[in-house]
Amino acid sequence: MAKQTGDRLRVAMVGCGFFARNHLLAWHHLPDVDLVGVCDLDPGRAQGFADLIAELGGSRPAVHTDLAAMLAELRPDLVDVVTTMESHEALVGICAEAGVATICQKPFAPDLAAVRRIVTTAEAVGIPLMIHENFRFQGPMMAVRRCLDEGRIGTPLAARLSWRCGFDVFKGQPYLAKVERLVLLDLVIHLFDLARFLFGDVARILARTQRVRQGIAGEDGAVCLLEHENGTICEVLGSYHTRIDPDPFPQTLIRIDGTLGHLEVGHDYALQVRTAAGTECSSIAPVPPDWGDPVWAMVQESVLNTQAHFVQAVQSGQEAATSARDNEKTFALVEAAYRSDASAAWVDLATV
Ligand code: NAD
Ligand code: 89V
Repeated sequence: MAKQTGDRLRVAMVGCGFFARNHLLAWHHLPDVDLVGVCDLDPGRAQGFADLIAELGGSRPAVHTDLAAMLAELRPDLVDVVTTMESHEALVGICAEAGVATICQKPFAPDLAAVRRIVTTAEAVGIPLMIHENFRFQGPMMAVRRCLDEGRIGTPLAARLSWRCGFDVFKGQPYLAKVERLVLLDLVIHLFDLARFLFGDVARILARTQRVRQGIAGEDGAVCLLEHENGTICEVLGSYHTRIDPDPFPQTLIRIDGTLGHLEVGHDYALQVRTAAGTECSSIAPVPPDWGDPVWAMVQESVLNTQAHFVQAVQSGQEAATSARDNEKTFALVEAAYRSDASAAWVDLATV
């Protein structure tokens, strides 16, 4: 039976690395949530997370190094998988066997075949499974979606979503230097999901990638063209090698042309909407959580919003916006983009 609003949810986390600290703090700050356990193969990491919660005045979560043992002992209502993609199939499988609602970080898995196996496993036992795809939960992106829903620029015709900066992603996530599928799978996947969030599903894609930085295994730049089922054409640009001043990290810069006008999201979250009635300028800056770091404020706010969304989905029994089934479509875009890059041709999503 679905948990009701107001019921407290017992949450356990697996993976206590670089990005998981944001999850930890968001769970700690969410109402209706008790963080009961933290698990990592490295006991020191899990211990450090438990210590932090105790320092913040929360009840100290139990420390584990084995997910199955943690689930057997704690029987949580919800598990948060914050490990890298290679471990997701095994860990979500353990959650499915325990019948527990699960939220799992992006990328869902290393390839589409694995994604489909995990979706089948989760659906067979009927657990709610959401992918932690946080870009569409960024406050500024939710504001752009509201603008479209209100019809302020009419029907979107053409758009550009750009996340090109010089952010040193390898500093916090050194494992990415060895990943052969890099920018499309790690970063552009967020922009593909954003494109689906703003303009709906995609009919076909054309993608080209670039390799600029020396000493890494994967591509670090990509330019893609998405033709949506509703006819909108969206250009998606992502790179970890762009020299740009001011550097927009962590913002996605946006331009959308519609039948009645256009909108732009520029540096510092400046939104401009231009129509025949004139130009309206406003700030759509995120509201950072009070534990937020100024540079990462928008990212941390989106983590909080993403986790709050899953809590609400579990409590209401409704499917999450970025459910496993939904995220399979975002992942299919990544797979199609790699095929397009390899063949230098458009790829129909129906063939993926
Ligand atoms: P990380 O390597 O720093 O941390 C992963 C942790 O998981 C490690 O401490 C590791 O010991 C632990 N782990 C691995 N397998 C385990 C297992 N079987 N049982 C228990 N613990 C296990 O990785 P990270 O940089 O924190 O990234 C985690 C995920 O978050 C990645 O998929 C990454 O793409 C994603 N990420 C998302 C965003 C975002 O904005 N959505 C940002 C950064 C990273
Ligand atoms: O979401 C992520 O995985 C981050 C970033 C957006 C910087 O690529 O690593």
